[in-house]
Amino acid sequence: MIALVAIVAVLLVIATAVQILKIAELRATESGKEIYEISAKQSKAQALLLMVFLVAYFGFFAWQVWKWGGLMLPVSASEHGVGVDELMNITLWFIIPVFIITHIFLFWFSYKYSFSETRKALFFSHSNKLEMFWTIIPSIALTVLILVGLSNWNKIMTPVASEQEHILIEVYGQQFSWTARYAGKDGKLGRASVEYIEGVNALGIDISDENAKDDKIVKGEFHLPKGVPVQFVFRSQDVMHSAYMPHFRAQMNVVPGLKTQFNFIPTITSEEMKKITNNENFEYILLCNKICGAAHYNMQMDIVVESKEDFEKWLAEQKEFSAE
Ligand SMILES: [Cu+2]
Repeated sequence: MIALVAIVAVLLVIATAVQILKIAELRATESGKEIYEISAKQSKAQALLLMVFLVAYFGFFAWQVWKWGGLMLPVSASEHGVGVDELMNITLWFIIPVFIITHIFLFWFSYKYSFSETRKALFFSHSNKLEMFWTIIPSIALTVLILVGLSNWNKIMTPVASEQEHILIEVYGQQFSWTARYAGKDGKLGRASVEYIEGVNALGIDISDENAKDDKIVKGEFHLPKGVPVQFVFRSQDVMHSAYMPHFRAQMNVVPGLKTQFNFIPTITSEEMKKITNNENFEYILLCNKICGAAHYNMQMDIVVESKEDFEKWLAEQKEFSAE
């Protein structure tokens, strides 16, 4: 199949080159004239080539979907992610038919209305009907998409209310690693700022702040409890990073000098996801999704989602900041 597509592509390139050469030839012989006429026969040949291209183009599109479709993300592992996927699907249901229909028209019309000696082109300078048609329909489609998107956005971006049970985690980005800091028993993260960065205190935590004493700092991987809202706060030490947790449909810029936030409720444990994806080695990941320097690709951290009990056991084993 790949070979076939490659052959078709090469043939099309050759055919295009031949046509371009012909045009160049015409230019050379007809120099001085303003209009370069091509014969009806040549015009028909080009129109036919456009039709061939249309078929090859859709064939290539279908092949891509078939070949790479399996690389799509598995079901969303967070509550709000279901809404994000829905939005994505609605968008695709809009744009794929439009993509197919408009391209059929584009190439079919080039074929149907290729040069003919017996036909005269119709000229009109303006049509209110047409203007209305291509203004109103896209406006309606975009309004629907934006309204669904906005309602999802508002749900996602509202921070977890402080009185509601939740886990508070700070995700700290630096060139080129992530660090997670849990708020500890008091549910509060200790103050942190660049001016406190010193030696091993890479996160710049204010050691005189009482709230910081029970904070827990973890590297390499961090854990999340299933079914409990997780409030993330993001900070960066140096440049802009982007915390991307694809399986939870979560992404947020991590900006130096500015705290950003995101929250979600994990709904599927790592073990459950291994079964869903039929992949023994499946791991949730946190990635940097902003090219932030030479070792950007190295900025990743595993995420383990487990039951609330297992999570609490794991968290209890992590050292408190004051013990370090
Ligand atoms: Cu980065």
